[in-house]
Amino acid sequence: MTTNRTFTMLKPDSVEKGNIGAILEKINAAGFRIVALKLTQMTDRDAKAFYAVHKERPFYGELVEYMTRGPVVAAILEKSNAVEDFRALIGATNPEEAAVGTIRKLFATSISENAVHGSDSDENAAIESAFHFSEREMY
Ligand code: 3AN
Repeated sequence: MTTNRTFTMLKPDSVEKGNIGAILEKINAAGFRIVALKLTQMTDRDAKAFYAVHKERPFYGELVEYMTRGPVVAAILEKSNAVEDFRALIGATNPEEAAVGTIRKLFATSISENAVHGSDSDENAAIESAFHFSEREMY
């Protein structure tokens, strides 16, 4: 089943580099409507829970440190085929492998600091959205 919503975070490196506006512009230009939006900083506990699926991976500690070192922009985005289309817009996890014109190709520096998050399934989009936003923050 395809829902119309996905969840994204502009990660700490994007915020630090002043790329919030440029990335949101790309997201809007690709036809996504912003349903919810906030600047927020994840605690160590938040990031560990958010990335629990990667707990056994060698980069887990580094990932948690990176995602908590500064604020992120969390957002819920709406569009037909949102999850898949947003994954296409951001490009491959490793920016070196990301297609030309994708957000990661344009704004990411490495596989560990890759500028943006995009949900990988409808189920995770719903879980991740609820992690950051209450119903009354969704418009
Ligand atoms: P994606 O963000 O493309 O869905 P995942 O879910 O495999 O990729 O990885 C989640 C996050 O973990 C990535 N966005 C990246 O920050 C980090 N990461 C993934 N693979 C590596 C790796 N090999 N080395 C370091 N960090 C990684």
